[in-house]
Amino acid sequence: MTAKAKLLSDYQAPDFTIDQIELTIELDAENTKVTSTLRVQRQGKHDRPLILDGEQLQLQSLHIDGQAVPQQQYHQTDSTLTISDIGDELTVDIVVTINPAANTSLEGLYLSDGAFCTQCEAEGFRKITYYLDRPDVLARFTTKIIGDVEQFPFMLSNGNQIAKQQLADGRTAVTWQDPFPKPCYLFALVAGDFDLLEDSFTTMSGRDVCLQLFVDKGNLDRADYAMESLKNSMAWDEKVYGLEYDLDIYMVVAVDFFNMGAMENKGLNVFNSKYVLANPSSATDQDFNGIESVIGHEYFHNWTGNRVTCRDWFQLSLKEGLTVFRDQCFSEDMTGSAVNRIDDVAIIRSHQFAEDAGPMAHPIRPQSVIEMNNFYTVTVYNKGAEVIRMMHTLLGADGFRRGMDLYFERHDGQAVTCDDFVAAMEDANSFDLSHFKTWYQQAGTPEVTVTDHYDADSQTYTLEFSQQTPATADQADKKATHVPLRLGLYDSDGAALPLNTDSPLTDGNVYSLITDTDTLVFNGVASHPTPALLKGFSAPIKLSYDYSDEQLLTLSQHCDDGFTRWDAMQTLLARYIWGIADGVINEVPTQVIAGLVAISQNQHIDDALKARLLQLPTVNGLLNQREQIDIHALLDALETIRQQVAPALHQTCTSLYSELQQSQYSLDAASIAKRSLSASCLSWIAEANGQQADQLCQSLYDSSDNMTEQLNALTIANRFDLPCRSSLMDQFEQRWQDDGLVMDKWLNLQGCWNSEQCFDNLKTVEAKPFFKLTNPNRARSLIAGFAAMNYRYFHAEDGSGYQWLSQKIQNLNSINPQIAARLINPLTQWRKFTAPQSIQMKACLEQIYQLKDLSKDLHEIVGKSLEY
Ligand code: B3K
Ligand code: ZN
Repeated sequence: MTAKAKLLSDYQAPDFTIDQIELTIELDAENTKVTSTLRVQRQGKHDRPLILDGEQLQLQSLHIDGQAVPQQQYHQTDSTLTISDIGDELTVDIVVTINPAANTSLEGLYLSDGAFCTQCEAEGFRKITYYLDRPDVLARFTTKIIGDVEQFPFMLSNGNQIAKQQLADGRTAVTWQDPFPKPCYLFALVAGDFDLLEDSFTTMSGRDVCLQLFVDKGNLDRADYAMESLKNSMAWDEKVYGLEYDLDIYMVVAVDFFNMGAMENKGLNVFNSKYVLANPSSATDQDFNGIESVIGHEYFHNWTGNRVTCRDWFQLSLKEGLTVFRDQCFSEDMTGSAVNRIDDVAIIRSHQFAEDAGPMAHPIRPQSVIEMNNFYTVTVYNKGAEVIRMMHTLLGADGFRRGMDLYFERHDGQAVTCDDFVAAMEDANSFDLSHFKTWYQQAGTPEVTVTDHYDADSQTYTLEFSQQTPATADQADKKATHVPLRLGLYDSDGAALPLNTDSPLTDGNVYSLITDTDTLVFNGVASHPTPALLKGFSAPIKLSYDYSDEQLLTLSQHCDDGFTRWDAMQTLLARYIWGIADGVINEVPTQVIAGLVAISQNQHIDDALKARLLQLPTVNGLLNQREQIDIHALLDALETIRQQVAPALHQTCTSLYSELQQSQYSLDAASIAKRSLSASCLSWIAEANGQQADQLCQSLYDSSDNMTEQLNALTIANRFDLPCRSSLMDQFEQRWQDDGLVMDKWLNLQGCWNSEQCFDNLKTVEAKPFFKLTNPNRARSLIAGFAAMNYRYFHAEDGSGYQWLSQKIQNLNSINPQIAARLINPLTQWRKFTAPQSIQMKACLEQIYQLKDLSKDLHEIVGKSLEY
């Protein structure tokens, strides 16, 4: 397998463009006929041939301006169709046939439980017909779908339905027209039988938009929340950005077979059913949150992604970083809670920092790509969102809005670059972001070290900053970048002090660290203060400052910033986890335990934040704090610290737990927070007293009417292997075995079951009728449950955990390369671990690399992780 990398620096504008396409798609499971008429124009003066992209297509006929193209005038490879000796303006008619039933990659046109659907981003349209499959070719689409209306009562595509006719042969033809020119990655087609939830939204200019949500038959009782979220998103984008929806109809279809979360196809979003279907008895609070944010995300793409799109795929963060930032702000506004930020930061620290330190490290705008699908990453998405958030921090909300307005004014209807976005922000604010743009070019996590000095005589307090970004797999040399640090100073009681300094701070006490080292002096400081240096996680960096335990305890109890409170507690706990893992200490100091108890008893901390403050650092987060890790020593240390802390928290957690029980289920923020804190308490109780936890889990499971609490009971029973575990798992299976989406939760628990029987158990579970490797949700739930959450057994001493994963990856390689490439991630981190783990993991990668038909996706990832 040899696949060539594409480079950002090689970008060239297209030789030809297509401004209009008429598609006719005659549905047939194994033999769908796709007829396309393309209006093609040469761009500029050259005599190069027209090279169309196409994969897995059977070419049936080819005409130019109505004339059959002779064989010597065109040439096919397995990925292109080249036509030479053509004029400057031409109409190309192409007929191909494709086999959707055989398409298990879920890219292009495929079948999801009998319904036809498409996924074209990034380069899936080329599996439907020959085309210029690149985002800077924008065309108006007219799509005629022909099929049996009994079997497919709904035949949908982008834009507005303009015709429906019965054909002489009994089939029905439905025609759609999208008035907005778009790149082909935003094309969609869905045909199937669904239940339909309809609603409407009146835009700020008074237009009525018809909203349609299509779900599998029998699922209407799970569609309301998604519809509410959609209406909230539409209202939010009008209020915050003045952006209105532009078509008369907005459709969302939920399907069971889908590689990612959802897809923002113009006017016809296709969603993984996980991000649509929910009611209290089948879905958790976290599921509801996920739906709100993904519905918002896809809706917000209508402007940031669709109206203004990417010039090329290296610019993916232009639409994804920005749209994640928008959906994060939307969720923050909807819930009004500080913990959203904590949860977003936890993703960066546990996953994005790992990517920066691993073989696939890349800047938010990658410079070299083999398989584009491998770059829908936590770096491009979530770090991309952090980069946008930093601009928002530096420019302020109003300045950022001015920049957005200018961006749309300049680029509506265009395919542009990240530079265009930054230029709009700069020009609208007369603000120089040239140095800031390092964030787009440089991979890696900057490390900022801060030392301080207090001078009592002059009452001055000095902070000395230095920054450095370690080399990454893709780049050795790093430059200083522009790091916005939101600062605060606190006295020994945790009260905020005024910041008096001659250096410029932007609104909200934001200091810009731009050079390798810098100094900041505060005047009129009465005593040595405690600094908060990264409030709100104002930059995606690692910050180190030598806090005393007392300072961290003060910050965690009193700081006016929720993130800083959580961060202080995490830093303190991590300090002792590593101490124990390294064998430097045996015990957590009593003052640290007392600090946790004080938090649990503090009535001024809201429940949601308290739940986070009482959580230990995650294994993934800890893995990113060190270079080489003895995983079993780390896991043992975590267990030790839990056992040492639990007895002290037991009593408060027991009484808190009973106070937190709610007689009635409700989905408001306060009730969600109560359930979340009650789960934290239950887990401390389980650590301290298994018998008590066993009773509590059993009775919570039996008495509760909602999935959040039932799953909390099950999760704790599973994690501590309580006596009630097996009967609760059986009851759950009995109740939900016909519901794949709900069974995903059960599969995930089976995957992360921390038990010596886990390998035998995996075999039993894989044989269950509801487990299908071809369904990404099922595969992910079990496989990632094991490989990314069951640390003890994934890293089993004899290497059997790695071999199990390796086997699944080999099976998935031919079924669904995208999913295989995602699930292999834990193995690619092999360099993190000490021997023998690292050696065993590497051996599995080598074995996979030898596979005869290794996909391009795995080839890139495994290759890089072996080389690096
Ligand atoms: N844009 C899509 C992702 C497409 C994934 C292609 N492998 C979903 C989103 O980010 O909204
Ligand atoms: Zn997106």
